[in-house]
Amino acid sequence: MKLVIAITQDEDTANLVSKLTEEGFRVTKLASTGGFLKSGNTTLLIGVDDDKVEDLVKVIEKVCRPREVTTPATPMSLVEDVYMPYTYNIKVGGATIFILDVDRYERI
Ligand code: 2BA
Repeated sequence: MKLVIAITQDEDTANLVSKLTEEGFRVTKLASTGGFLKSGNTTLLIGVDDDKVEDLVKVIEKVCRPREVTTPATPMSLVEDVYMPYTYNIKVGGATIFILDVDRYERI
């Protein structure tokens, strides 16, 4: 068995959780915060049999879309004695996925 940890964008979460549940996956949803953007994202914990991992990754790929996000304004550039707010666009991935081996799984 594997534990899949998927960090996803909040905008995709409702669709993804519905789709995963429909397809028979068991999901736990956690509210999380990205260290770089310091804005909310969603972490899903999904325990899955080894032979279902690729199906699971395909569902995540299908639902989660990469997006361009503007970073929060930071007063970084000093232009003629005035600190100008500085922002730039970055691409946030559809999902960041970690796949871990599970030693033991019990539902009591
Ligand atoms: P954040 O940390 O808020 O990062 C959002 C996006 O900012 C990242 O998208 C990436 O494009 C950029 N970014 C992050 N750290 C950076 C850095 N040190 N320098 C330059 N740009 C940086 P993604 O890579 O798609 O990551 C989306 C979210 O997934 C991250 O949100 C974080 O919550 C999580 N994540 C990504 N890689 C991770 C890792 N290796 N370990 C733990 N969490 C990770």
